[in-house]
Amino acid sequence: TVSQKMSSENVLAGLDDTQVKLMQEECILVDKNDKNIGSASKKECHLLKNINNGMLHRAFSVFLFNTKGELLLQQRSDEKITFPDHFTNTCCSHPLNVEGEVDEVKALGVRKAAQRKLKHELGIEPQQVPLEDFHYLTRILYKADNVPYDGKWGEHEIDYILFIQKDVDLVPNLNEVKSHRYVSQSELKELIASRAKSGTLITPWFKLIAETFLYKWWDHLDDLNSQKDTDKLHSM
Ligand code: DMA
Ligand code: MN
Repeated sequence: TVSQKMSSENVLAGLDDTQVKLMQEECILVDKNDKNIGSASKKECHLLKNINNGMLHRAFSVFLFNTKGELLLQQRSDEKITFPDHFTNTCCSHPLNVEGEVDEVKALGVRKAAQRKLKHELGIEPQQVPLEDFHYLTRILYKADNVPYDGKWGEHEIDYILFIQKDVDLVPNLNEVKSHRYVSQSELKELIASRAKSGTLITPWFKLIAETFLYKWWDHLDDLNSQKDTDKLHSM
């Protein structure tokens, strides 16, 4: 109907053109067992009204460490439609419903999407992050809204956790990333602990992972195979 069309157009009104176009990307819809059940636009997947009706999609979170063992953080740009200005792990996004990225064997599709987005967001050349160098550790199912911030958008994902340790060259895409920094474990703990006082925003998924598995995995950068739990799906 006309009124439905108008309200669905309104959610993107006035937002950044580049980010609005990216909302047309076709994400992979999954059930609670991560079975591919179809696709929907990035916009539809992230609207709270759909999330509250159970819509769930596939995603990934990359944690990239340098050879000193520091984790690369990014601060999302002000142009991002979901969670702008928030600090988060190196790179997050979604495998798309396209040939190559739907491939589930050894999480190959997710690793291809990670390589694509490390280039898009941070300008890291694919040769610096070969597909075989990503360690797929486990999957986390979580739901988050951003009601205090905007009341419209959220996440409801099965998030594939990918670790990689490489020294890389960065050319950040300012439409995606406002700032970046490498942190040690103690620096990250301090950043998170002082967030209320400093006014630093942290994405809900990064906070959740930092409160649960992150430091244990980080302690095993030389031995990530021992941390792999790839058949498991953690519901958080
Ligand atoms: C979505 O990340 C994925 C997770 C794990 C939260 P995002 O909002 O950064 O996606 P994109 O970069 O595609 O906008
Ligand atoms: Mn998402």
